[in-house]
Amino acid sequence: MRHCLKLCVLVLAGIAMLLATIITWEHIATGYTRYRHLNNPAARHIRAMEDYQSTDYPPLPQPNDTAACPTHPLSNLPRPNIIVTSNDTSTVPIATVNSAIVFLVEFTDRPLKENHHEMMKFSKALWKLWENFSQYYPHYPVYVFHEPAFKTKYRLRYRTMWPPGLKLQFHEINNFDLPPKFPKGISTSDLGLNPTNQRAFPGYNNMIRFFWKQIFEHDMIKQLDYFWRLDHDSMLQSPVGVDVFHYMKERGIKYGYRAVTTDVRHVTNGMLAFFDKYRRNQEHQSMTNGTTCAQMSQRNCLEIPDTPQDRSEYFPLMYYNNFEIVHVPTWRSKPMRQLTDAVDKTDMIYWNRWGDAPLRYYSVNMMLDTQTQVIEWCNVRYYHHKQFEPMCTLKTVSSP
Ligand SMILES: Nc1nc2c(ncn2[C@@H]2O[C@H](COP(=O)(O)OP(=O)(O)O)[C@@H](O)[C@H]2O)c(=O)[nH]1
Ligand SMILES: [Mg+2]
Repeated sequence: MRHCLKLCVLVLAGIAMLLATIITWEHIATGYTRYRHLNNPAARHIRAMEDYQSTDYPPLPQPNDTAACPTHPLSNLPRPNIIVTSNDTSTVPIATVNSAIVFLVEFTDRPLKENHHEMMKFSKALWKLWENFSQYYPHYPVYVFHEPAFKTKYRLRYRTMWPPGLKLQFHEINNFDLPPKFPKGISTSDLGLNPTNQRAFPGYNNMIRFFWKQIFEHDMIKQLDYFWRLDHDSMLQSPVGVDVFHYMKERGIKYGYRAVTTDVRHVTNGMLAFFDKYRRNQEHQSMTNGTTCAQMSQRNCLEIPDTPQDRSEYFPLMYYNNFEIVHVPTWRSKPMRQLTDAVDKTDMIYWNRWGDAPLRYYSVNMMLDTQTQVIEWCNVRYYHHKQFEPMCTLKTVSSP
């Protein structure tokens, strides 16, 4: 009996020890994971961005009377019609607008089958572009930017599948690479990149940086008035009905987009803090002479939550810029470059996968008067990952 009792005590003690070991081990493992999560290069960069209190900066100028605010970009309300004249819709160029339609294609050093899959979407996008815009305005060239892997033999082969009337030009990009100061040769998990960022690093990040900064330095773009960016998977689904470049130039419009949506938080860490800090610096000027970024963003009723807690719970907005029309001289101007370079210097496009879409939204809303210098091309039926139905129509009036 006594032996039995002893045995029971021993077994119970053994179980208790085993349980204690398992619990301790779990604690150590969780602690280590937590330590790794907080102490890696990406996490340190994010913390540095988020380490910001708006109260340390001068207050913003008084916001607009909300009645004067533009319609909230996420609103489902119908938009006012776009009024065009017969000059705007003329297929014969009235005044030559030095513009181009641009694509970047993902034909890279990977199995041909994967490239081909994307190229088939691109073929469809080009036919949709022809059908709904370029057949009416064929004088605008279409620039296809690509990496060296898209060799002449592939270019020739695919060209035969595309609309013969398109004025296509191929332009190779050779500087599609990590920024100079970004650490090289370290695995994405040791860098601490989030899973979304790891998935297509660094190709996707290079693409973002290309559209955020490098495109404006490209020889073929530098001398343009406007470019219209579309993605290889951007499908125009209804006639655009107007020479968008002519329309925008005539009215002094600097940026055109099709839709606004929201981005996810884990690839925008610290972005709102960055922009709030940027606009509170009184030296930062918008594109309107004598108007600071702070004043312009208030005029546009730009929302940036005040506290770190509120910012962390907010979904940043983005121009869905797989369709965007950009006024090149505006983006090459000093105030805009200052902002572009400030973002670029953070390397957050790589550390957190900040996207050019939300970056475009916050920069445009601090630099341009969205009610007079920005247009929503709400008349176009458009498909990119999801369907965007028209929210307005084009109304033609006779030319003055
Ligand atoms: N050359 C090149 N182009 C890329 C790369 N990643 C994306 N792109 C292009 O950049 C544009 C945006 O990429 P996409 O995959 O459509 O991203 P999404 O619209 O965010 O889903 C598309 O036109 C792609 O073809 C890349 O690694 N290399
Ligand atoms: Mg796309």
